[in-house]
Amino acid sequence: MSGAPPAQQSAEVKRLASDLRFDLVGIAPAVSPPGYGSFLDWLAGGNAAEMTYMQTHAAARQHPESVLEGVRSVVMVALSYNPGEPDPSATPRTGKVARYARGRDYHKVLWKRLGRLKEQIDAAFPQSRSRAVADTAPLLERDFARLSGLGWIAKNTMLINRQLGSYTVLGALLTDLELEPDAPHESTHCGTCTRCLDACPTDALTTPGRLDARKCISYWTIEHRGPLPDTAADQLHGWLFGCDICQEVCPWNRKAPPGTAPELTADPRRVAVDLVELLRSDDTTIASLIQGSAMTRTKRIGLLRNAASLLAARAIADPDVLDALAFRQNDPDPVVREACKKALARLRRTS
Ligand code: B12
Ligand code: SF4
Repeated sequence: MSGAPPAQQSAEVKRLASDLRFDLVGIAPAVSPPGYGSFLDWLAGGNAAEMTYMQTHAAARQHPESVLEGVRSVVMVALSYNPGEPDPSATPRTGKVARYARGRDYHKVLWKRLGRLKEQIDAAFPQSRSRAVADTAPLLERDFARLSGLGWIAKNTMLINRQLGSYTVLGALLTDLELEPDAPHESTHCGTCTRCLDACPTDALTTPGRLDARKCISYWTIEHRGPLPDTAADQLHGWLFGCDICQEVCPWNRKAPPGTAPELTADPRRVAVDLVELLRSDDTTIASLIQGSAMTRTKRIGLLRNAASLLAARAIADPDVLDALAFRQNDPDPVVREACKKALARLRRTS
């Protein structure tokens, strides 16, 4: 296959990717992403909050060459994790987990499939070099997904595909093969709809297509290390890990079919977590809840901190809640201890 015309090589790469059951595959040229300037503005405005890794690797996002030397094409893939059924109603004792984190860790799922794709491309095109990435490399993935025709970047900043909606995760295989690119998705299909902006309870979507992480529940519950400031702790709106509000209200997710990747199917323990039970759980139980899932990102510390904050914000001084918080106030970690002490003080004031 080496030396075949770009169109033929592209068809072969896409066939291999489809055999690996990616839901979407598209090819973009390895260019400087059109959103790079907008990304720099976003950073300059402080919108990355304390995600210093976004700042540190900012320049590397200017061109995929910094991820793979000699790269000519970016093969973008997507997998849907749409559960296809409504969530159970939340109770004052439960904390919600964002849908993308309910199954196996999507990084591992994507890396595994992309790794196989790389092996097959290496075999079909022995002179080529490629590298698989998902989330951890300095690549503006949504920009490349749009460039490869997978969808448009919506007002909630999500990449939306007309058929699959936005409950998708993205990965990329960078290659030095000269592949024929797909047409970029130039149009947007949000129209006059502003449901995501209106529904965001913390006004984190400051303008269409721009998210201020300093206000975003997803940022606070997943990415932020250390104690939560009171303003954030009071505004978690029932989310223990992540936040899906700006996707739940999106009309494009209403008709989207359920995802078919078995690895991303929700583990029932990770849909709505009983916060009192979580606070009372031993380390082994907590580890088994988060192990192998994207929830490992916060570790037990972040999860327990979020749980204590959620219970305090609900202002229900149920004896079970008070007991669980009192038990956890002796946690070896100071962040957890502080969150529990604050929660207890607040609940005792309200009871
Ligand atoms: C940092 C990060 C976050 C941060 C910041 C999110 C953000 N909107 O920037 C936080 C922690 C808040 C976050 C939250 C979530 N994330 Co996140 N995150 C990332 C990460 C690592 C980098 C994103 C980034 O570069 N942000 C900076 C901004 C400026 O870039 P951008 O949003 O991609 O914006 C581009 C375009 O919007 C365009 N643009 C910007 N402004 C404008 C304006 C106009 C008018 C136009 C036309 C274009 C445009 O240019 C930008 C630069 O290319 C990516 C993985 C990756 N390497 O790309 C995952 C990623 C974006 N996250 C993902 C997911 C699943 C989530 C959550 C749904 C998780 C959850 N349920 O809690 C939420 C969604 C929140 C939301 N509405 O975005 C997926 C999104 C998949 C998809 N279908 O879009 C990604 C791609 C990870 C993956 N590999 O699948 N995330
Ligand atoms: S993830 Fe939640 S808090 Fe963040 S922008 Fe969307 S609705 Fe707002």
